[in-house]
Parts: sequence; structure tokens; C-alpha cells
Amino acid sequence: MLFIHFTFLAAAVSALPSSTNLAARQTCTSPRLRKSWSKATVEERLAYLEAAVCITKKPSRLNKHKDATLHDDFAYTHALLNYDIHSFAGFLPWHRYFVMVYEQALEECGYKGTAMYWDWVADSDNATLSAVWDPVTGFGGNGQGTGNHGNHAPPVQDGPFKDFRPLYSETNVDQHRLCRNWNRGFGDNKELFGHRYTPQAVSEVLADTTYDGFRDLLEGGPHASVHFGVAVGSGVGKIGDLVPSSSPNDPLFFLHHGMVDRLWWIWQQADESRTNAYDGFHRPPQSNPGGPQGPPVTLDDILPMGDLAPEGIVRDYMDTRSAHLCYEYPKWEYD
Ligand SMILES: *[C@@H]1O[C@H](CO)[C@@H](O)[C@H](O)[C@H]1NC(C)=O
Ligand SMILES: [Cu+2]
Repeated sequence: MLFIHFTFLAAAVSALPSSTNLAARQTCTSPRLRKSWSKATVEERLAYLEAAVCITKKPSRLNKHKDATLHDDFAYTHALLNYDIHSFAGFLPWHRYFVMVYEQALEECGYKGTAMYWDWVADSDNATLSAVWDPVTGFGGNGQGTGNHGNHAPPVQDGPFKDFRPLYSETNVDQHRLCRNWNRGFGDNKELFGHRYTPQAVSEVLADTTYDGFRDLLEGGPHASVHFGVAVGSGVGKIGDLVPSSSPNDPLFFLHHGMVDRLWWIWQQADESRTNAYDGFHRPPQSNPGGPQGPPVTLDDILPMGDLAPEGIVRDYMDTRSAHLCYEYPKWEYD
């Protein structure tokens, strides 16, 4: 087992981004600005999409299955680590690192820009009207019609990912068409659960002054609502790709987590001491999830990345102006 593991690791390391990309990040003199999708130029959006499609065709780094692509590696890694990267303090730095690994994969596909974000706070009034759903300059729209099997929602019929066939469902091989199942709102709810990520709702999340309190509200509130709003329609038993642990199957995942990361950045900007604010406890062991909580988290905790990329350390992913990251976001701009 160990031998096989190291063989995979060696293959993964040799497929990592070229050293020039990494070298460019060793000092951060002028951080790059990550843009909102709706504010990027058409050329920038098309360049991003071209590279994102390229990732869905590139060979796998993990080499776990003959039909796997580099994009499938992201979904598989996220699903494999699911328990260790959600519902505790590590959620934010882990996903910050994961989006950066994806940004480096976009660069390997020739993209020169930065990761971007879906500003769902700005779109919360009616999120079905967002620029991210555009069939040409976006990720295509809701799933429609038939063509999927099992528990999968209707397939996405337009946009650059209509021919993409995600390989995994959670960590199981289960090739299918990319699918979405928008929650169209019911009762007092807005489209795609937008009432949970209005400027007012998100301000309340940002008002929490403790790191892990803020993380918990963000993860369980706006973050989860967008996942469910895109992928779980009311009264329909079929789920879209943005919901199970293989949620990076939907390339929109990386724009969604860009926004989650931006909100953490905005929270950090409110006070200098927040750059390295990190507290809370590890989850109970996965073998006994109802058991007593684990030890306190520390900045020296490891961010596992499976065989997709080298493991990280939390302290390297706290400051977006660190050499590992070197980017910023637009400030809060809704009141
Ligand atoms: C949101 O926009 C869609 C598309 O125009 C429309 O069909 C729907 O009724 C709108 N929803 C609400 C709650 O206004
Ligand atoms: Cu996640």
C-alpha cells in the first residue's frame, strides 16, 4: 500500500505547475486584483472559460482511472477529503488553497489572469439573472430535460460545459452529464435561496468578531445556501453537481468559493489582528463523528491536498498578500 501511494505521489509531483509560476509568487510586491465575473471584460471571461474547458480535457495527475481528467482530480480530491475540510476552522484556508491550485491549473492551460468570483451578494435579488449563467460568456444555465441517470438532476444544455462528463459522484466512478437543479424559491424565499445571501444577511455574518464564529455562520449560511440553491430544486428528488462532496464537478464551484474567500478577506480587513486570527477545534475523528471534539486548531495545522498538490500549512494561507497567494479583492460595496 505504501509503495503504491508513493508511486502516485511521484507522478503527482512531476505534473505540478512549472517552477516559474511558483517562483513568481516567492515575493509579493504588487498583489493582483481578483475580479467579479460580471465586472470582468468579455475577453477576460472567454479566456478564463477556455482554460477551464482545457482543464476538463487535460490528463489526470492522480491516474486513478483511465477516463479521469485533471478536472476530475479536483472533484475527487475534494470528495476524498470531505470530512477533514468542512465544518471546522480549516474550511476557509483549505478552500483558499484549493482555489489557488485551480488557478495554477488554469495557468498551465495558458490563462494569464487570476481566479474570479461570482458575486452572489450583488445577484441575491434574483440569482437566476446572474451573468454567470450566460451560455457564451458564462457557465451555461440550469439543467433541463433528460439524459442523466440515477440521482442526477437534468443536464446543463448550453454553455462551454455542455459536453463535459464529470467522472465521479462523491468518490465513486459514475460518469454523467454536468447537472444543475435550481431552487426557484417558494414562500418568502428568493430564487436560489437568495434571501440567505442578501447584503443584509451577509453583513450579519461579517459582524461576528470571532474567527470560528464567523466561519461557522459563513459556511452554514450563505456558502451552503448557494450550493443548495443551484443544485437542489424544491420538491424534486434529483440533485445537481454543486451539492455532493464532488461539488467541484461544476466548474462554477471555483467562482463560488472565490466569493467565500473574498468574504473572509473582507472580514480580515476589518482589523489588523484578524490576518492571523484562527481558532476553534478539530472535528471528532471520522471513525467516531459523534464523539468528543478534537484538539484546538493551530496555524501549524496541515492542509492536506491528497495527491493533487503538495500539502499546505494554514499559516501560509492566512494573508492573501503572502508570497504563496499574492492577490486582493474589491472591498465590501453594497450599502
Ligand atoms: C427571476 O427572474 C426570472 C427570469 O426572468 C423570472 O422568471 C422569475 O420570475 C424571477 N423571480 C422573481 C422571484 O422575481
Ligand atoms: Cu468544500
